[in-house]
Amino acid sequence: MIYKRHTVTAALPYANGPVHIGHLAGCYLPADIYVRYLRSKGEDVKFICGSDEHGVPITIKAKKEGITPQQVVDKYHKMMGDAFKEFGISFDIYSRTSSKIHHETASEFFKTLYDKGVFKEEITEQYFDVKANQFLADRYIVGTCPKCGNDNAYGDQCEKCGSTLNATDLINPKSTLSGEKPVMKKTKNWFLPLDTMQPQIEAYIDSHKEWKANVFGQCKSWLNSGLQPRAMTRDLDWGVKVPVDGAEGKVLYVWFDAPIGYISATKELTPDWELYWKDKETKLVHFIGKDNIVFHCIIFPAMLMAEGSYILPENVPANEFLNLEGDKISTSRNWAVWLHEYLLEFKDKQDVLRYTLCANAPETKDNDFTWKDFQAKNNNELVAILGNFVNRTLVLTHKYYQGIVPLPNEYTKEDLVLLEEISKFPVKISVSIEHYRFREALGELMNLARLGNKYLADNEPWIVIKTDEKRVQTVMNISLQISANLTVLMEPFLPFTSKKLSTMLNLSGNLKWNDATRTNLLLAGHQINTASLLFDKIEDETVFTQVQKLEDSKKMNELNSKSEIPNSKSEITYDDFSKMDIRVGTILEAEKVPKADKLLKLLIDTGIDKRIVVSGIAAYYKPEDIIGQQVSILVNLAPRKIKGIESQGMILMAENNSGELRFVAPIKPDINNGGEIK
Ligand code: B3M
Ligand code: ZN
Repeated sequence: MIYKRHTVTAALPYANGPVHIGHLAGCYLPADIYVRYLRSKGEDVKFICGSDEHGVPITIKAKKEGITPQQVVDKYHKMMGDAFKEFGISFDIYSRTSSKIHHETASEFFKTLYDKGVFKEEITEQYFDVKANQFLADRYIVGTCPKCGNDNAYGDQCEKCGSTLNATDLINPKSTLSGEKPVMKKTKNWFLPLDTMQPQIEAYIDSHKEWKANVFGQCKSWLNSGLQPRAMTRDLDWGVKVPVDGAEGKVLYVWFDAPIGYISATKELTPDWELYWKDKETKLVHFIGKDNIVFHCIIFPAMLMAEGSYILPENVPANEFLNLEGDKISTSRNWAVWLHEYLLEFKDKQDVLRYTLCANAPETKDNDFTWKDFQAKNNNELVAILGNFVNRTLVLTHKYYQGIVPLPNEYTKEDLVLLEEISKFPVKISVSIEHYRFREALGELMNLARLGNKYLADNEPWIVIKTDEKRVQTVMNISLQISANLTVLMEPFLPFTSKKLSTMLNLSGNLKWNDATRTNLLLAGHQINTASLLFDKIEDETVFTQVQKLEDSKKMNELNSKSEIPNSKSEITYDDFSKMDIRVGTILEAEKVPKADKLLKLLIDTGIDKRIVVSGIAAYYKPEDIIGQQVSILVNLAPRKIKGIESQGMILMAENNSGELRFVAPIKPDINNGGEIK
């Protein structure tokens, strides 16, 4: 089918943290390559994105930082928008779901479905946290995934196996607010009857067997296990208010409002927005990461079907995940390469990251980003192949012809074969891009640069110049044409480099994709500008610093996870406390307990008496270092035999940041032995 126009969306990232390479590789980069390509083809396209500012991840972040949800989204919306811009992600609009236009659009959409009687209104029992006085939906609740056994599955989704869940599916649910076991409480919500819609949805999915295998496969597996009605409202206060009577204190489910964000952003962008959402000749494509598949392939299409006047997604090319140095990228563990930090250290090297992430894109399976590979891709591919070819061509053109494109003379048979081959690249790369195979497309682009390199190596103009100047003119002309074609074809992938090269070649900015089927973009006599290197080598030291930085965050994490603060124990009375007799005492003697690595035998002056205490601190203190040390000791603990020694009491200890035990002792030595701790 030939489409008149394209609506391309990239998943709206939650505004609860900065953007990292996983985001970029997952959907923003492939979407941007796709859109830049379409624009270069002269297609009518709108590229839509914005911040997802509702949902539990935002409120949790706000709580953690002690600020309001609005302050959270304001901060990260700006940060994310800036990062995308700096990496050349060329959205036509980067909007946000806290905007008025979005609240109105989402609200109206819900109202339409409500008025059509689409929703099932149901009172169900939902989890409630008594301590926090709040219903627990989505990420407010964790528990064991009933499908794969992951202990940290959320109330809406298990990130390990990718299943979409309802909070009530979780085994051993726990509130993420208080850590408590939730109780059940009745509440009314509005459900999208995915169960009764299953035949329609199934027909839609089955009409898209061309989707990527990972996407189609996931959809089929949900359909096979039977779709369930899903609540489209939540008992929360942050979000789009539910616009019907009797829904006070409820907001739209974030996965109901967020995809409508694509529509409201388009509305904000153009008064013609309906053409981009309702005209059958528009191709709608959603770029997302794999954890968003069900929402874009089943739930959002079901909403659109139920509304009735919208087109459905034509494709949803979801990527798998990108790992970092063999480990899952994680915001909370700071195991990530943040875009804003990358730029501080690799100024003007946005394209190197774009290149590496595309060459290594997790298109069909999870993939790994390593700094070593980043360096290799830069040094062995960008510098050695693309940069080297272009640089040799431009430098020789300046050297032999003062930067003026020479006239080609007679073409050899090999030249003609090469020219023919060059002219086929736009189509080859198009086919890959249109099938969402961006790695393959980039590979083809590099093959063109390889051809150029080989051509120079085979023809050795720097040697031939001494004997056959005419031949060199032809060789240089062809090399310049290849450089010009590369400029056009690299634009979707490496927009900054394309711009730089375009300036160096003094090319008109209006060249389009199909122009690169020609091999005469630079006419003889055309003056090119001064040449500079497109890429430079990245030294070992530079990547070593990056690896080091990651190692440091790993160490920090280990410390932090050890010093995780346990939840407080249940309440006791003063009487409970006063049963404990805790005194200040002094260690008089200390020695290792034979055949027990962990234990020290201590003689303590408690003020009341001198007694033996066996304590598990041998890993943390040497006997000779603690003689004379004041400690706190629980003296009325029933005596216990440890390794044959009767221990009469317990020394109070606390863990430091590294998980080592330390004495809890008076700060100043002005408390006598026997002093009571109360
Ligand atoms: N905010 C989820 C995510 O970042 C989400 C996407 C919404 S797209 C409509 O994983
Ligand atoms: Zn699971």
